[in-house]
Amino acid sequence: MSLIYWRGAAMAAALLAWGGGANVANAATYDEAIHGDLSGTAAAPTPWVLEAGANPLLGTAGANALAGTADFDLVAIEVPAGHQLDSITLVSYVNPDVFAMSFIGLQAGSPWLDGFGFDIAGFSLMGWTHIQTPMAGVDLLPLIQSHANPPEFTLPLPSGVYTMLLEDVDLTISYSLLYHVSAVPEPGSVTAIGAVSATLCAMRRRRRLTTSR
Ligand SMILES: [Ca+2]
Repeated sequence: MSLIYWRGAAMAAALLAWGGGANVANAATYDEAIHGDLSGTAAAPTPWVLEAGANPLLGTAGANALAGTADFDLVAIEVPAGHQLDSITLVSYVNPDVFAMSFIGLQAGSPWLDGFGFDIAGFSLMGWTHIQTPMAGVDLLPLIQSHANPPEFTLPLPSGVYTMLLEDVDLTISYSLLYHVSAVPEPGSVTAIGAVSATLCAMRRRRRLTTSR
């Protein structure tokens, strides 16, 4: 599959994964083909401010010492104040070796405090996961959480800056991720929804009682 074809297909899949309709508009998009290669410098991950909605990230990464290639992708995502990161969907992942897997690490804040490649100590990470070919459509946040350093973080992720490393130590991979951001529900609106729901339940109960007599 050519890279151009893959990008078009990945973007279409990202849109379908989010909503599927013609009215779907992306929130913030970061596409390495348009916005440039993500930073591979620990001191300066590429900043990316997310917006409410589905934010697509498309890129390629991969390092191979024998081939002399080194493309580590570091993105410092910012979840705006009053918002939360609900999920990170792996829309597509292409590895020339379909049985191989790549690494994703997540850390609070920026700059990146850990290493690259085989030199990842892991102590600074919130958590990590591997990604592989059959995982398209999977939410990565619970997987990252399942490899969390204590204290285990809770989901959804609150507003703030998080740095993510995407890497492969053998081959060049292509990936497409979708970051789902929503406004944090107002406590008042939750209470109001709860009150309406309780009223509806009570009405249904009364109706059942009336009809059963
Ligand atoms: Ca890259």
